[in-house]
Order: sequence, then structure tokens, then C-alpha cells
Amino acid sequence: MTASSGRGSSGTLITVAPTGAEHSKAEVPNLPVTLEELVRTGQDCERVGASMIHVHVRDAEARPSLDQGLLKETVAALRGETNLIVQLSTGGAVTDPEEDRLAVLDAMPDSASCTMGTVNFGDAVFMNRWEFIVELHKRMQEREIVPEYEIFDVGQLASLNRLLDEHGAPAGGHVHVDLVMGVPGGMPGTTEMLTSALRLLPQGASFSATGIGRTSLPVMLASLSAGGHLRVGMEDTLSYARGERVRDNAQLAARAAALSRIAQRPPIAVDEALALLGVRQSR
Ligand code: KMH
Ligand code: ZN
Repeated sequence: MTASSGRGSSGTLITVAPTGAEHSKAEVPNLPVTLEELVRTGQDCERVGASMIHVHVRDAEARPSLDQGLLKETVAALRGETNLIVQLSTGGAVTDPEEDRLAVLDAMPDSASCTMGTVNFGDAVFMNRWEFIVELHKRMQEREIVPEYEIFDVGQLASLNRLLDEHGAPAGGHVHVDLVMGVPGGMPGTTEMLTSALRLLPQGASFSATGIGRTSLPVMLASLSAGGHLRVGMEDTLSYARGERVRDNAQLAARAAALSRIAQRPPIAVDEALALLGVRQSR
């Protein structure tokens, strides 16, 4: 397997994951949780080089939510106010039931995450049964929603290969994987781990990587040097440097863009990201 940035792209796809489901607004006041905050964050991150946004929505009390109305409103607002590719999380929070997670797809985002297995998640369990994964994959095929396969541990890449063998290619025909590294309970966020994970990447797949917490920078540098793309954002890390909190998501996206340029793989524009991922242009 040769690591590849995918479909002839020599640049870097930068995805921002601004919110997540784990941090509380009370503890992280600069976390974007309202629709207005989310849209402004998307605009700021697009301006500095992001082309996709991975979205978890929050309700009026800033709690993680999979409410259909909120999801649809969020997709519409991000489409209307930014050019970003809109990716909804089907991972949700560890407490979310499968039916609600499947129903996320009814909000018809451009892309959606699809986690490829169960993993310990700190003190909790992030449950992703095989039958559930297959159902997500099939519903995304039917709706022409492009999946991003989230990989928290290497065995999940074996499951991805099985999924593609048994149930066919995803919508758009291209396989894009995101290595989520450094979750307590998942694979560590190290260069060695990233390199060995790539050996199991499906043929022709592109990948991005994100490192949780203090693994953010090592994973970013390892991914760039291995031909990968980047996901950054406050979902994954709240510290910018030793002893320094993240100011906002755009600060993280701007650093990813700067490192991409230094690596001679500058951030790709949304059009190129659409072509890379196989997201239909008429979205
Ligand atoms: N919040 C985590 C339990 C995803 O967005 O698809 C799952 C997660 C993955 O963040
Ligand atoms: Zn997420």
C-alpha cells in the first residue's frame, strides 16, 4: 500500500471539527455551540484554509443533540453562509441511541462520519456494532452521502476492508478515512502508529488524521509527511501549546494551513476537496 493524498491531489484537505460532543460550554466558554457561533467559526476557518466542517450540534442549553430540526437548520445555514463541505457526525455522544444516529442522515449532509468499530472512550464505551455500521453504510449509499470512515484503532481498518468487500464502494466511489488517534482506549497518536495503520488502508483510499489533546501536533506532522490530510479543531484539542489554551478553531485551522504550506502541500480549495472526496457538485 502506498499512502496517497488521493485522486491526484497534491495539496492538503483541512477539516475543522469545531465542537464535538464531549466538552461543556461552561468549562470551555469559547466552544462554538449556537448556530451563529458555528457559522461564524465555519467562515473564519474557511478563510484560513479549511474546506470541510465536521459538525456536532448543541441544543439551547448547549447540550449535544441529534434533533432533526436543529440538524437540518444547521446544514442549511452552513450551506448558505459558507462554501464548506458539510459533514455531520453520526457518532454523536456515547449515550446516543443507534436509531437517532442513523436518522442524522435524513438531514442530508454532503458527508457523514461512519465509525468502524467499538472502542473504549475514556471511561465510557463508544459502541459501533457491525450491523449498525452496515446500516449506516447502506443508508449513505442510498442517499448519496459521502462517508468519512472514522478509525479509532487499527482493527477497525480490517473492518473497513470487510465492509467494502461485502457491501461495495461508498457514494462517490472514493474511500476517505480519518485516523482519530490518541483517544484513551484507542490507538496512540504517534508516528509509528500512523505509519503502521497506513498498511491496512484500502487500496486507493485517501486519509486524514487528527490527534487528540497533546498528540495533535505530532499526528499533524506525521500525517503531512506520510501524504495525508488534516483534521483539527476544538472537538479534539483545547490546548494550542504547552500551557496555552486554544483561542478559537480558526487558530488551529490556520496553523494546519501554515504547516501544509511548509510541507509544500498547501490547503486545497473547496472545489478540489469536492472532487477528491467524490461529493456531488450539485449539492
Ligand atoms: N463523540 C464521540 C463519541 C464522530 O463524530 O463520528 C464520537 C465522535 C465520532 O465524535
Ligand atoms: Zn465527531
